Formats: sequence, structure tokens, C-alpha cells
Amino acid sequence: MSTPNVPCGLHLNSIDDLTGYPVFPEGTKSLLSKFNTREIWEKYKDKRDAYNVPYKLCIFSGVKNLDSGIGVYAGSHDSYKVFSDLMDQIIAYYHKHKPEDKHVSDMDASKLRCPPLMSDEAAMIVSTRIRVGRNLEGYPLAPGVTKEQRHEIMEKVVRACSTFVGDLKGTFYALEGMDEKTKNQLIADHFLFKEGDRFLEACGCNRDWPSGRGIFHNADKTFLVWVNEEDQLRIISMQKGADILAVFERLSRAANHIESVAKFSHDEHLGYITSCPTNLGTALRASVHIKLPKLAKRKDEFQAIADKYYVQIRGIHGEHSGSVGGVYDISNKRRLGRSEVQLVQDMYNGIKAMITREKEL
Ligand code: ADP
Ligand code: CIR
Repeated sequence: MSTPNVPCGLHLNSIDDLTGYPVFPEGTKSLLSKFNTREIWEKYKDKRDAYNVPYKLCIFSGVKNLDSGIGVYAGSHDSYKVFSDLMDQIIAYYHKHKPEDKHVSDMDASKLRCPPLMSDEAAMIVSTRIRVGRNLEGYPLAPGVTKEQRHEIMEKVVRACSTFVGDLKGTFYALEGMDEKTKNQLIADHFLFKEGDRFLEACGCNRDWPSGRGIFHNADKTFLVWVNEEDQLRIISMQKGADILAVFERLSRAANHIESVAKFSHDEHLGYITSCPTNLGTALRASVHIKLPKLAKRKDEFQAIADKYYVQIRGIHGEHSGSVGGVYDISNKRRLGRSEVQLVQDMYNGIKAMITREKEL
């Protein structure tokens, strides 16, 4: 028997309120609203993945937050298989990656073609950051992980990080017990994750906050590892200025080192497994904070260049934030089906084109 309709939106508190087929208001654009047909819903509504994460929880972020772009998080690696009728369509639509396609990684920084920018061009770039998301094999992802598992994961990551040497050597700081001033300063300086993201909140990623979360960083804060946020590891390399090659080289060295002591969740088709389907594959976002005051006034042209070079425009205080003082966050848009090297190259090519246009204007 098919279930009655349930109107989606912020009024829904938990998956227990999702007693019927979620119906979205006119104008909802999320991929969940596009692909969660009644047939798919009926097939999965009472199913759980291998780690006992319910289908309803995987879709609850999009059911609650009508402004979601995607609206779906995976509860574990298995969610991508057991809920494949929905997941495959999202992945094909977002990444143009079909069920038979393979993903190949390449983090060899020497293959990057990014000649240093001229000094007036480099001066437009405030800072450069590249991150990859990773999760450990043998555990559920953030929506499904238990408090105990989160602590186990944190201990494993801390142990791996304690083996770094040279410029990567650093210290781990647990979020639990961190004083407010230190925490707020780390967030303002763009080193630490923000709290209370409502998209993550809705699918259970913020449970038990701040227990089991933390941040490792080296003395210069040019290399950081976030632990147990949206993904179990976010490995981050960042510094002031425009030296993209140095940032990528450090990231690649660090990620390879962690992988040599910890096994990441990965498969041939999806690459590195992440809780958000947009991050699958490389889970890499290479960004610059860049001043483009003139180009930014020409919204359509700015967006057209971004589209042409496969880059995305964000505000400078993280996703869903706005620009401050004409500074934008420009990053690669693609994640899956291209290597890490190619994606950093996308970002370089995109900002090169934007800089050229800004100078003409
Ligand atoms: P991500 O998914 O890559 O972690 P967010 O957009 O949430 O994305 O950004 C996380 C944090 O990293 C934010 O504080 C943001 O300002 C900071 N950040 C991103 N790119 C840069 C950059 N190029 N320079 C400095 N900080 C950055
Ligand atoms: C959405 O669907 O809009 C949110 N769940 C965020 C999607 C972008 N992915 C991400 O930040 N990892």
C-alpha cells in the first residue's frame, strides 16, 4: 500500500515525522526532489544500509532544508550501493559519472602546469587552500557513526598524525574543552570548521557535538586535519598568497602519509567515499580567496567564466556565505572521474582567466 503525502520543510523535526511520501513545494530545486520518485521512495522507505542507517535519514537533510542543492548524505559506503536507484541518478547528474565509469586518483604535484603568476596577479590572491575529504574503512559515515566509533576514529587519526615529521609535525586539539576565544579565533582565521550547519544537523552529523571532534595543525597552521566533521578526515593545506604548487605538494605528501598508516574507504567506481555525494572521487576542493571587484560587478560574465573553466564561486566564510570586500572563494567544481592533479589544474585555469578579464576591465 502506498504511503500518504507529507509536505517537506523546516517543520519536520525527525525522520519519525516522515510518515509518508515527501512532497516538495513548487520551485524546489534539490536533486532529492528531482529523483526521489514515489517508486524509489516505496522501495527504500523502510530500508537501512549495512550499518543500520535508515534511508529516511539519508534524505532528511533535503526533506527538511528546501534550499538544498542535493539534499542527500550517505550513512555509510554501503548507502551508495543499497540505495543505488537514488544515488546513481544523483551521481550521474551531478558528476556526469555513470555506474560503469571508473575513478582514477593522481596526486603527483609535479604534473601540475601552473607557472607562477606575475606579481600584480599574485597580489590579487589573498590565500590558497586545498583540502581532501577522507573516511576510514570499516566504519559508517557521519550520519551513522556512534559516539564510541567517533572516539575510536579520532584516536586512530591522532595516532597517524603523531608520526608526521618536518614541516608537517604538529599538535592535536580536541574541540571538547577548547575555550571559546581560541575556537572563535580559529574559525575567524579560516582554520576550523563552523558549528551548527543545518544541512549536516538534519541528517545527524552533529550528534554528540563537540565530543570526538578536533583539529590537528602544524606550527605554521599551513597543514591541518579536521577530525569528525562532515567527513572523518578533512586534510587541508593552506597558506597566504598564491603558491598553488607548494600548497598541493604539501597536501599530497600529507595525504599519502596518512594513507600509508590508515586504510581509507574507497572503491574503483566512486574513488574516495564521502558522506556528501558531491565530494565523491577526489573529495578535493582547491580554492583561492581572490579580489575580483570589477569582474564581480558583471555577474553574468563572472558566472560564465566560472562555468567555462569548471570552477565554483563562493563567499569567503565557507559554503553558503557571501563575499566580503570584493573577495571571492574560487574553487574547482568537479570532484569525481578526474584526478586530483586535473582538478587543481581546473582551479588554476579558472583563476587565470578571471584575472586576465579583471585586468582588462
Ligand atoms: P570546505 O568544504 O572546503 O571545507 P568551506 O567553504 O566550508 O569548505 O570552507 C571551510 C573554511 O575554509 C572556511 O572558513 C573558509 O573561509 C576557509 N577557506 C576556504 N578556502 C580558503 C582559502 N583559499 N583561503 C583561506 N581560507 C579558505
Ligand atoms: C546541499 O544539498 O545543498 C547541502 N547538503 C550541501 C551540498 C554541498 N556539499 C557539501 O557541502 N559537502
